[in-house]
Amino acid sequence: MDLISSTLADDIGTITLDHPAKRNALSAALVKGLLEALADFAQRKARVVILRAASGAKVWSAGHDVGELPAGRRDPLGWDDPLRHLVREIEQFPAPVIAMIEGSVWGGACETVLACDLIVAAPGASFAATPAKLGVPYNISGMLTFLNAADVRIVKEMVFTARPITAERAEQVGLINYLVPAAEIDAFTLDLARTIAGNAPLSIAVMKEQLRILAGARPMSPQGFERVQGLRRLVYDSDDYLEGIRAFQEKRKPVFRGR
Ligand code: LCV
Repeated sequence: MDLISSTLADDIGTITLDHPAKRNALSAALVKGLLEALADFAQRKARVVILRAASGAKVWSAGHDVGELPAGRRDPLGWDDPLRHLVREIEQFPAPVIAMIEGSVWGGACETVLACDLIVAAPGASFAATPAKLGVPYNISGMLTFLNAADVRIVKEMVFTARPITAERAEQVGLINYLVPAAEIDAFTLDLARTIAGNAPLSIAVMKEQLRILAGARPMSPQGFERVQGLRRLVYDSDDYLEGIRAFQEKRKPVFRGR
Protein backbone atom coordinates (compact mmCIF):
# COMPACT_ATOMS: atom_id res chain seq x y z
CA MET A 1 0.00 0.00 0.00
CA ASP A 2 1.47 3.39 -0.99
CA LEU A 3 1.60 5.72 2.00
CA ILE A 4 2.41 8.72 -0.18
CA SER A 5 1.64 9.79 -3.74
CA SER A 6 3.83 11.97 -5.96
CA THR A 7 3.51 13.77 -9.28
CA LEU A 8 5.84 15.97 -11.37
CA ALA A 9 4.46 18.52 -13.83
CA ASP A 10 6.00 21.71 -15.26
CA ASP A 11 9.13 21.19 -13.12
CA ILE A 12 6.99 21.20 -9.97
CA GLY A 13 6.99 18.05 -7.83
CA THR A 14 4.11 17.38 -5.46
CA ILE A 15 4.28 14.79 -2.67
CA THR A 16 1.06 13.99 -0.77
CA LEU A 17 1.08 12.18 2.57
CA ASP A 18 -1.61 9.53 2.27
CA HIS A 19 -1.85 7.30 5.36
CA PRO A 20 -4.89 8.74 7.15
CA ALA A 21 -5.45 5.56 9.16
CA LYS A 22 -2.33 6.40 11.15
CA ARG A 23 -2.73 10.16 10.74
CA ASN A 24 0.24 10.23 8.33
CA ALA A 25 2.61 9.21 11.15
CA LEU A 26 6.21 9.36 9.91
CA SER A 27 6.82 5.61 10.05
CA ALA A 28 9.95 4.15 8.46
CA ALA A 29 7.76 2.94 5.57
CA LEU A 30 6.15 6.33 4.94
CA VAL A 31 9.51 8.14 5.22
CA LYS A 32 11.01 5.62 2.76
CA GLY A 33 8.32 6.66 0.27
CA LEU A 34 9.07 10.34 0.86
CA LEU A 35 12.81 9.82 0.36
CA GLU A 36 12.24 7.85 -2.84
CA ALA A 37 9.98 10.61 -4.20
CA LEU A 38 12.55 13.29 -3.35
CA ALA A 39 15.34 11.26 -4.99
CA ASP A 40 13.20 10.83 -8.12
CA PHE A 41 12.43 14.57 -8.23
CA ALA A 42 16.14 15.44 -7.81
CA GLN A 43 17.04 13.11 -10.66
CA ARG A 44 14.34 14.65 -12.85
CA LYS A 45 15.53 18.16 -11.94
CA ALA A 46 12.35 19.35 -10.26
CA ARG A 47 12.69 23.07 -9.61
CA VAL A 48 10.42 23.14 -6.58
CA VAL A 49 8.60 20.56 -4.45
CA ILE A 50 5.28 20.92 -2.64
CA LEU A 51 4.90 18.64 0.41
CA ARG A 52 1.25 18.28 1.47
CA ALA A 53 -1.45 16.07 2.91
CA ALA A 54 -4.77 15.25 1.24
CA SER A 55 -7.12 18.21 0.76
CA GLY A 56 -9.04 18.99 3.91
CA ALA A 57 -6.84 16.77 6.12
CA LYS A 58 -7.59 17.26 9.83
CA VAL A 59 -4.13 15.93 10.69
CA TRP A 60 -1.26 16.82 8.33
CA SER A 61 1.01 14.39 10.22
CA ALA A 62 1.05 12.96 13.74
CA GLY A 63 4.84 12.98 13.78
CA HIS A 64 7.29 10.17 14.45
CA ASP A 65 5.63 6.76 14.61
CA VAL A 66 5.61 6.27 18.38
CA GLY A 67 5.42 2.52 17.90
CA GLU A 68 8.83 2.67 16.23
CA LEU A 69 10.55 4.50 19.07
CA PRO A 70 13.08 2.30 20.92
CA ALA A 71 11.93 1.06 24.35
CA GLY A 72 14.75 2.81 26.22
CA ARG A 73 18.51 2.29 26.34
CA ARG A 74 18.96 3.59 22.77
CA ASP A 75 18.94 7.10 21.32
CA PRO A 76 15.38 7.51 19.94
CA LEU A 77 16.48 10.12 17.39
CA GLY A 78 19.91 8.93 16.34
CA TRP A 79 21.59 9.75 13.04
CA ASP A 80 19.98 6.84 11.17
CA ASP A 81 16.45 7.39 12.46
CA PRO A 82 14.07 7.79 9.47
CA LEU A 83 12.96 11.22 10.72
CA ARG A 84 16.56 12.43 10.82
CA HIS A 85 17.11 11.19 7.25
CA LEU A 86 13.97 13.01 6.09
CA VAL A 87 14.94 16.34 7.65
CA ARG A 88 18.44 16.14 6.15
CA GLU A 89 17.13 15.24 2.68
CA ILE A 90 14.70 18.17 2.70
CA GLU A 91 17.46 20.55 3.81
CA GLN A 92 19.86 19.21 1.18
CA PHE A 93 17.33 18.90 -1.65
CA PRO A 94 18.70 21.05 -4.52
CA ALA A 95 15.52 23.11 -4.90
CA PRO A 96 13.02 24.80 -2.55
CA VAL A 97 10.55 22.58 -0.71
CA ILE A 98 7.24 24.26 0.16
CA ALA A 99 5.21 22.75 3.01
CA MET A 100 1.49 23.25 2.35
CA ILE A 101 -0.34 22.70 5.61
CA GLU A 102 -3.94 21.85 6.35
CA GLY A 103 -4.63 20.22 9.70
CA SER A 104 -2.48 19.65 12.77
CA VAL A 105 1.24 18.95 12.68
CA TRP A 106 2.87 17.07 15.58
CA GLY A 107 6.34 16.39 16.92
CA GLY A 108 8.87 15.24 14.34
CA ALA A 109 6.44 16.31 11.59
CA CYS A 110 6.57 19.83 13.03
CA GLU A 111 10.34 19.79 12.69
CA THR A 112 10.02 18.34 9.17
CA VAL A 113 7.74 21.23 8.18
CA LEU A 114 10.09 23.79 9.73
CA ALA A 115 12.97 22.22 7.78
CA CYS A 116 11.09 23.05 4.57
CA ASP A 117 12.04 26.28 2.85
CA LEU A 118 8.62 27.93 2.75
CA ILE A 119 5.43 27.18 4.70
CA VAL A 120 1.89 27.98 3.54
CA ALA A 121 -0.84 27.09 6.03
CA ALA A 122 -4.62 27.30 6.14
CA PRO A 123 -6.58 28.64 9.11
CA GLY A 124 -7.20 25.76 11.52
CA ALA A 125 -3.73 24.35 10.98
CA SER A 126 -1.56 24.03 14.08
CA PHE A 127 2.02 23.16 15.01
CA ALA A 128 3.02 21.22 18.13
CA ALA A 129 6.48 20.24 19.39
CA THR A 130 5.79 17.20 21.56
CA PRO A 131 9.02 15.72 23.07
CA ALA A 132 8.05 16.94 26.56
CA LYS A 133 4.67 15.22 26.23
CA LEU A 134 6.35 11.90 25.50
CA GLY A 135 9.46 12.24 27.65
CA VAL A 136 11.72 12.22 24.59
CA PRO A 137 15.15 13.92 24.64
CA TYR A 138 15.06 15.71 21.30
CA ASN A 139 18.34 15.69 19.37
CA ILE A 140 20.68 18.63 18.83
CA SER A 141 20.25 19.09 15.07
CA GLY A 142 16.49 18.87 15.60
CA MET A 143 16.65 21.66 18.16
CA LEU A 144 18.69 23.66 15.65
CA THR A 145 15.92 23.23 13.07
CA PHE A 146 13.51 24.85 15.52
CA LEU A 147 16.03 27.55 16.47
CA ASN A 148 16.54 28.45 12.82
CA ALA A 149 12.80 28.70 12.31
CA ALA A 150 11.68 30.84 15.22
CA ASP A 151 12.73 33.18 18.00
CA VAL A 152 14.19 31.18 20.89
CA ARG A 153 11.34 32.36 23.15
CA ILE A 154 8.78 30.85 20.75
CA VAL A 155 10.84 27.64 20.55
CA LYS A 156 10.90 27.43 24.35
CA GLU A 157 7.15 27.99 24.50
CA MET A 158 6.58 25.23 21.94
CA VAL A 159 8.94 22.64 23.45
CA PHE A 160 8.20 23.36 27.14
CA THR A 161 4.39 23.47 26.83
CA ALA A 162 4.07 20.88 24.00
CA ARG A 163 0.87 22.80 23.20
CA PRO A 164 -0.05 23.33 19.52
CA ILE A 165 0.27 26.90 18.26
CA THR A 166 -2.33 28.02 15.73
CA ALA A 167 -1.56 28.96 12.13
CA GLU A 168 -2.68 32.50 12.96
CA ARG A 169 -0.14 32.75 15.82
CA ALA A 170 2.48 31.02 13.66
CA GLU A 171 2.06 33.72 11.04
CA GLN A 172 2.25 36.48 13.67
CA VAL A 173 5.57 35.17 14.98
CA GLY A 174 7.02 34.47 11.53
CA LEU A 175 7.00 30.68 11.84
CA ILE A 176 5.16 30.38 8.50
CA ASN A 177 5.31 32.47 5.32
CA TYR A 178 1.61 32.69 4.41
CA LEU A 179 -1.78 32.07 5.99
CA VAL A 180 -4.23 31.32 3.15
CA PRO A 181 -7.90 30.28 3.26
CA ALA A 182 -8.34 26.55 2.64
CA ALA A 183 -10.38 27.20 -0.50
CA GLU A 184 -7.46 29.12 -2.01
CA ILE A 185 -4.42 27.33 -0.61
CA ASP A 186 -3.91 24.90 -3.51
CA ALA A 187 -3.95 27.64 -6.16
CA PHE A 188 -1.89 30.00 -3.99
CA THR A 189 0.81 27.41 -3.34
CA LEU A 190 0.93 26.37 -7.00
CA ASP A 191 1.34 30.01 -8.02
CA LEU A 192 4.17 30.43 -5.51
CA ALA A 193 5.79 27.25 -6.87
CA ARG A 194 5.42 28.46 -10.45
CA THR A 195 7.15 31.75 -9.56
CA ILE A 196 10.10 29.85 -8.09
CA ALA A 197 10.18 27.37 -10.99
CA GLY A 198 10.42 30.30 -13.41
CA ASN A 199 13.59 31.63 -11.79
CA ALA A 200 17.19 30.45 -12.29
CA PRO A 201 17.45 26.97 -10.71
CA LEU A 202 21.24 26.96 -10.34
CA SER A 203 21.21 30.33 -8.57
CA ILE A 204 18.41 29.18 -6.25
CA ALA A 205 20.14 25.84 -5.52
CA VAL A 206 23.39 27.54 -4.49
CA MET A 207 21.58 30.12 -2.32
CA LYS A 208 19.61 27.36 -0.60
CA GLU A 209 22.86 25.46 0.11
CA GLN A 210 24.61 28.63 1.32
CA LEU A 211 21.74 29.32 3.73
CA ARG A 212 21.81 25.68 4.95
CA ILE A 213 25.54 25.85 5.67
CA LEU A 214 25.32 29.27 7.32
CA ALA A 215 22.28 28.26 9.40
CA GLY A 216 24.13 25.15 10.59
CA ALA A 217 27.28 27.06 11.52
CA ARG A 218 26.52 27.33 15.23
CA PRO A 219 29.49 26.97 17.60
CA MET A 220 29.38 23.88 19.82
CA SER A 221 32.57 22.57 21.42
CA PRO A 222 33.24 18.80 21.45
CA GLN A 223 32.91 19.06 25.24
CA GLY A 224 29.52 20.77 24.83
CA PHE A 225 28.37 18.06 22.43
CA GLU A 226 29.48 15.27 24.76
CA ARG A 227 27.78 16.94 27.72
CA VAL A 228 24.47 17.18 25.83
CA GLN A 229 24.71 13.59 24.61
CA GLY A 230 25.29 12.45 28.18
CA LEU A 231 22.25 14.41 29.39
CA ARG A 232 20.14 12.94 26.56
CA ARG A 233 21.19 9.42 27.55
CA LEU A 234 19.95 10.03 31.10
CA VAL A 235 16.57 10.96 29.59
CA TYR A 236 16.14 8.07 27.17
CA ASP A 237 17.33 5.67 29.91
CA SER A 238 14.75 7.15 32.33
CA ASP A 239 11.48 5.68 33.58
CA ASP A 240 9.76 8.84 32.31
CA TYR A 241 10.77 8.00 28.72
CA LEU A 242 9.20 4.54 29.00
CA GLU A 243 6.15 6.02 30.72
CA GLY A 244 5.63 8.52 27.88
CA ILE A 245 5.58 5.83 25.22
CA ARG A 246 3.50 3.43 27.33
CA ALA A 247 0.90 6.14 28.10
CA PHE A 248 0.58 6.96 24.41
CA GLN A 249 0.03 3.32 23.50
CA GLU A 250 -2.45 2.84 26.39
CA LYS A 251 -4.21 6.05 25.26
CA ARG A 252 -3.91 7.65 28.71
CA LYS A 253 -2.20 10.74 30.18
CA PRO A 254 1.39 10.04 31.23
CA VAL A 255 2.47 10.46 34.88
CA PHE A 256 6.04 11.78 34.84
CA ARG A 257 8.02 11.44 38.09
CA GLY A 258 11.28 13.07 37.01
CA ARG A 259 13.29 9.86 37.11
C1 LCV B 1 1.95 6.08 15.74
C2 LCV B 1 -0.13 7.09 15.69
C3 LCV B 1 0.44 8.34 15.94
C4 LCV B 1 1.86 8.41 16.07
N1 LCV B 1 2.57 7.26 15.97
O1 LCV B 1 -6.79 9.95 15.93
O2 LCV B 1 8.78 15.16 18.71
S1 LCV B 1 8.86 13.97 19.53
O3 LCV B 1 10.06 13.89 20.26
O4 LCV B 1 7.68 13.83 20.38
C5 LCV B 1 8.82 12.64 18.39
C6 LCV B 1 9.37 11.42 18.98
C7 LCV B 1 7.46 12.50 17.83
O5 LCV B 1 7.16 13.00 16.78
O6 LCV B 1 6.54 11.74 18.59
C8 LCV B 1 5.17 11.70 18.08
C9 LCV B 1 4.47 12.98 18.54
N2 LCV B 1 3.08 12.94 18.11
C10 LCV B 1 2.04 13.19 18.92
O7 LCV B 1 2.18 13.43 20.12
C11 LCV B 1 0.64 13.11 18.29
C12 LCV B 1 0.05 11.76 18.68
N3 LCV B 1 -1.27 11.58 18.07
C13 LCV B 1 -2.37 12.24 18.56
O8 LCV B 1 -2.31 13.07 19.50
C14 LCV B 1 -3.65 11.96 17.85
O9 LCV B 1 -3.49 10.74 17.11
C15 LCV B 1 -4.01 13.09 16.86
C16 LCV B 1 -4.40 14.36 17.65
C17 LCV B 1 -2.83 13.37 15.91
C18 LCV B 1 -5.21 12.62 16.01
O10 LCV B 1 -6.24 12.22 16.89
P1 LCV B 1 -7.44 11.36 16.31
O11 LCV B 1 -8.39 11.17 17.45
O12 LCV B 1 -7.89 11.93 15.04
P2 LCV B 1 -6.31 8.78 16.92
O13 LCV B 1 -5.56 9.33 18.07
O14 LCV B 1 -7.48 7.88 17.19
O15 LCV B 1 -5.24 8.01 16.00
C19 LCV B 1 -5.70 7.24 14.90
C20 LCV B 1 -4.69 6.13 14.77
O16 LCV B 1 -3.40 6.68 14.44
C21 LCV B 1 -2.45 6.25 15.40
C22 LCV B 1 -3.23 5.98 16.67
O17 LCV B 1 -2.50 5.09 17.50
C23 LCV B 1 -4.48 5.37 16.09
O18 LCV B 1 -4.17 4.03 15.75
P3 LCV B 1 -5.27 2.88 16.08
O19 LCV B 1 -6.45 3.20 15.23
O20 LCV B 1 -4.55 1.62 15.70
O21 LCV B 1 -5.54 3.01 17.58
N4 LCV B 1 -1.46 7.31 15.62
C24 LCV B 1 -1.72 8.61 15.80
N5 LCV B 1 -0.57 9.27 16.00
N6 LCV B 1 2.51 9.56 16.27
N7 LCV B 1 0.60 5.95 15.59
